Amino acid sequence: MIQDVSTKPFADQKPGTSGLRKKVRVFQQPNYAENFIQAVFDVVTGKEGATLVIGGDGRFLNREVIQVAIRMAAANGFARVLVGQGGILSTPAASHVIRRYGALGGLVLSASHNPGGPEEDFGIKYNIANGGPAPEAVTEAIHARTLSIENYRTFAAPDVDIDSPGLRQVGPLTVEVIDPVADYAALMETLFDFSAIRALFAGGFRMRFDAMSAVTGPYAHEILERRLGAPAGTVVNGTPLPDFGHHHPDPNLVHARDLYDLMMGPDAPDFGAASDGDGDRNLIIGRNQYVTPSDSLAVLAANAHLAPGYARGLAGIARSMPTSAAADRVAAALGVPLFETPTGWKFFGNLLDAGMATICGEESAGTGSDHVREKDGLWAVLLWLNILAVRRQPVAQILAEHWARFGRNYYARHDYEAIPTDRADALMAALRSSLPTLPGLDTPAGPVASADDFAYTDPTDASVSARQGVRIGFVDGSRIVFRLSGTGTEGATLRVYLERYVAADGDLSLETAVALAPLVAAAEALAGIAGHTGMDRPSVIT
Ligand code: G16
Repeated sequence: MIQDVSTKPFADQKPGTSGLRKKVRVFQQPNYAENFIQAVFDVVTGKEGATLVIGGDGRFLNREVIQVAIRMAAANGFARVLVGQGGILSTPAASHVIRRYGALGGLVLSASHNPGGPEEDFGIKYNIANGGPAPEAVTEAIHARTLSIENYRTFAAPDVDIDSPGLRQVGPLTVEVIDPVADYAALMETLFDFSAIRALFAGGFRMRFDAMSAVTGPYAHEILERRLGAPAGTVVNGTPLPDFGHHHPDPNLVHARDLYDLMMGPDAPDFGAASDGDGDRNLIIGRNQYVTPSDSLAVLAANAHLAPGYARGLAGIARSMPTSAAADRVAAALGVPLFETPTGWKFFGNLLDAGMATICGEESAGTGSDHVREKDGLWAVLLWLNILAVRRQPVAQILAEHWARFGRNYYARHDYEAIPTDRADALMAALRSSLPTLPGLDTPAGPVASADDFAYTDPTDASVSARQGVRIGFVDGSRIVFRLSGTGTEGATLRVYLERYVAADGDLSLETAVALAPLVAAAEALAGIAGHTGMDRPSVIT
């Protein structure tokens, strides 16, 4: 029986960089999740008879919200829901399932790399029929709807069994519980040379993949250990846990420290990788060689033709604005366009749909391609493995040869976390108002050449996204970008992105911290970070 339940709007349901992310206890308020889901359903047209995909990264609250969403889908006209067994679907797998089964869209339940558990984070994101995150126009409409909502529709029915595959019925709605791994693994087999990678492992190549007790465990066990023959034990922390084992499932040098230490140690395997809470981010470390996400994008783009799925070449490369310009040089060498978008995977969707870009990447540990409309952690790992299987060189050598050809973009991101929001806003406001006065100013990194606030005009639909980050360029080509994170759930996070380019005939083996020291000093001089935040060093450097 369909029920209309009256409700009141919540003032804080504005989606950020990637959906609505809040503390679990915020989501546990009566009607909180229901309001947001109803706002999504009110904005989305074409629900009658349509298919909806529902899945999440298995974090605390995942199963409860899935049941809520199924009942609401039944009352809002959907004919079919596809849900991953156990409520599990990695974000890239959800994107693929939406596309493969012609779904109208999907609800992806995740707060990505943020921690999980009763005191931690939860999130809901809506993806559209192309498999990608809803574009800004849609998220803005959803937000507007949350502010005026008066009731939500649900179907009075008990919880559905989502733990065994098969078909269930909730009133008029058919619920199909699917294997979360099978379709995704089959897609990977079409893109990469699995027999070459199998031969690599058979020859004694050693790898560690850290699934961080998050969603990629089942995917990595199946693909790396079962299909590619990597020895059992290659995948560690391979069981998804609701609290990620009390860890922060963010594959960076701070939160994947064990992997980093192993890879820098005397018994390092050949290749180390990790993925995040929902499986869309990746960390790549060779023996004694960390690969920054920006460099990883550039190396993958330069070598993608070695994998069967990309042998035809690339139509274009896209990167988010704060990502280093390493990929730009590859695009120039390949003679393909390079697109610079705002932070957020949703901005790549139109370029991928239009066939203008094939590979995309972000400094925030995200790389992906036109095979889905999300970034894809295991995809990046498999492309690296395919390249290693063909080139048969250590990661460090591949990187050294890349820099020797293209030059090196020294790069780091400094994050200042949990700043009181008013202080962070004051810092950005002061910086924005100083922009016209900056060109010509002398700083510890030399004179400022340019200063602006990044605005993006989408080349496919001419939509404009303004105020996407303050960019300061220096006379020697170095760059600092300042922006506030759109994914945090506690106060504000200031991100400071630092980049310095050294040409192929320059010094390519500096310590990153040494190479960037003048830019760190310039960032402080230009933005007064310590004065505004009271923090004399970043919380995290990646
Ligand atoms: C999300 C977005 C990414 C973005 C990242 C960081 O990733 O999908 O496009 O780069 O957040 O965003 P911000 O700098 O605003 O915190 P994820 O992995 O959290 O979904």
